[in-house]
Parts: sequence; C-alpha cells; structure tokens
Amino acid sequence: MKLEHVELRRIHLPLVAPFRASIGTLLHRDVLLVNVTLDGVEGWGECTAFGEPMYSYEYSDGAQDVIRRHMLPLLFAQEEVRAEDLARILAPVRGHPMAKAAVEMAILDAELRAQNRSFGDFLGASRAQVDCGVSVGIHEHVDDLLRTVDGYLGEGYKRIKLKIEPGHDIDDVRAVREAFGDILLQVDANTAYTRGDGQHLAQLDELDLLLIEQPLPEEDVRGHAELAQVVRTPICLDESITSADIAEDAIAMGACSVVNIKAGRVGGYLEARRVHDVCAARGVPVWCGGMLETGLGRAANVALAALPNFTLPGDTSASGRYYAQDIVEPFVLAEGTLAVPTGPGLGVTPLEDELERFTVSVETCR
Ligand code: OSB
Ligand code: MG
Repeated sequence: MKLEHVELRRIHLPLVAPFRASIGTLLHRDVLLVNVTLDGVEGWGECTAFGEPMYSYEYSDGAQDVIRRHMLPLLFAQEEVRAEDLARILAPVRGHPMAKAAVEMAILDAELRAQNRSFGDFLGASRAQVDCGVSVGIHEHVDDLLRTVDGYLGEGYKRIKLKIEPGHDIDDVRAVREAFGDILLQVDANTAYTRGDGQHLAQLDELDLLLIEQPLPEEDVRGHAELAQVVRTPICLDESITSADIAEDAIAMGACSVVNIKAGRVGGYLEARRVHDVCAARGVPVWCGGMLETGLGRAANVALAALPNFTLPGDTSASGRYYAQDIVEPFVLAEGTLAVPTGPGLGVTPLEDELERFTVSVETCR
C-alpha cells in the first residue's frame, strides 16, 4: 500500500496514581501517537517512549523528531510500504526502536484493516483471552503497599509484580508474601542493583518468587549470567533484550531463564514475535511487559500475549489500573483476564471526544 498521510499526535494522560520505580516516578503519560493513511485506510500506532529520557534514552520529542525528519521521507519515497519491509526501509536510521515500533504498529494496523484481519490472527494468537498480572510501584510505607496489593487481588489480578530497589526490597516482598500467602509473586528491579548484590538478592530465594526481573544494568548480560549462579530465583530480562539475536545470546549465556517481551523495546511487533519464537525453541517461557500504554498499545499487547509461549501472566492490566478515562473503549478485567480484540487491525479505534480532550498537539506530515 502507498503511504499517503501521517499525523503525529501528542496526548497528555494523567495516571490514576503516581507510579514509582527505581528509575523515578511517573504522574502522567506523555504519549506520541502515529496516525497513518495508506490507500485511504487509516492505522494507529503508539510510541512506548516516555516524555523524558528517564527510563530509556528514547523520549517522545526525540521519537517525533526522528520519525518526521528521518523515517517519513524514506517511507513517502516508496511506491509500496508493507510492515514486513519496514526494518529494511528504515535500516539507514540507527537505533530508535520505540519510534520504529510506533510506525510499524500504525502501518500494520492499516494493512490488517484493509485485509479485514486482526492483530491476534496475524501474530498467531492461540487463545481468546490472556491472563493478567499487575505491576505495583514502590511504596514508601509497607502498610500502603499491602493495601494496594489487596485491592488488585480483589479485582482479580492473577499475579502481582512488585517494583524493588535497594532499601525497598526483601522486607517489603516478605510482607506481601506473608500477608497474601500462595499468590503468584515476582519482582522487577529496573537495573537498580550491581554485580556485588548477589548475596543480598539471594535473600529473595526463600520467598518463592516466579522470577526477578532485570536486577542489573541493561548492558550487563554477563553479570546476569554470574548472578544466576548465586541466586536460585529465576532471572528474567527486560531492558537487556533488544532483539531476537540478543535474546538468543542471553539464553545461551545462562543470563536468563524467562524473558519479558515489549514490542517497543525490540523495534516492533514483528521482532517481538521473533523473540517469542527464539525463546519457545529453547524452552524459555515469556510474558508480555507493559509501558503504561493507552488502549491502543494495550490492544496490540493483548494480541501478542495470546501467542502460545506467553505462559506467564503479563503486565497487561485493565485500562482502569492506569487511566480514569482511556482513549479507546476501556479494557475491563473479566476473571483476571482481558479479551483479545477480534476486529480488523487492532480491533479498537480512538474515541474522538476523549482523544481531542487529551490532545496537546497534532503535527501533519504530508
Ligand atoms: O520495567 O516493566 C517495566 C513501567 C514503566 C517502565 C518500565 C516498566 C514498567 C512497568 C509497568 O512495570 C507495566 C505496565 O504497563 O503495567
Ligand atoms: Mg521491567
């Protein structure tokens, strides 16, 4: 299909509660949305970068700039643009996986709508609904943490993930384990520890966690392999896994026995599926991560999470866990699951009024 028109839209969405992790605290999401038209068919993409480069080097202004000035000219120059050709067309632009993923998502949405085919069907979904977990931010006081976890369990979430950092780890996790007994429980450090913290983190072993996610810096794959020799809790990588090849290497090195898959981090849903396939071939379970997406990104994530090797509940929570008002019909939890959309493309489209209400700017590109 021929790319005819692109709009880069920025929205500002307040979170229902501050979300604190070792990397900082988020109060709202500053989201870049990509709206494309190919052969008269529209598609939507969502960029997972945040407004500031506090978590990743990518951030919304940077993503918008590199898409407008460096990616769109390459795409408008093509007679025919297909999602599966994007990696090759955009190869002259180094890096920027979250920006590329947003463009790919939009083009794939349009392509699939034109074919009357859903994301789930295209990606290879093997279930109609996915098990959902919830990611719980760091709480200053443990009684507040217990109250928050109790609320999510009451809503039906099937797995709790606690954000940890030095000073908010062993005792907090133990308090949750003791208060709620035999729940599925895991932790995420977002790179907050160092190679010397092995003995400290081994104190988590007696708490029967599903996994510990990304304890060390993203570049330190070898450090994770060494840590895996000291800590019995399975190590899961998030930030380190930037491609299917890196996933293959990390697994071969013994750096992880579980993988968190986020399409934005690996440059798109096509590469995310390749990460899934590499892990499946090596017997490594995966689960779907999240970046506090709006319902647009959530629709694609839920479709991805329905692939066969996504055997652990994902950070695919309901719209209400993040936003008082989503920009599409909200995703609502049903017995701890979300339904995989079945309509063409993403299966969801923005609600005009809500989209306008949260829009900060719209940039039209041809
Ligand atoms: O590491 O998974 C992470 C949010 C922002 C940045 C990084 C992470 C997260 C989460 C939230 O854990 C997951 C979600 O979208 O619910
Ligand atoms: Mg993580």
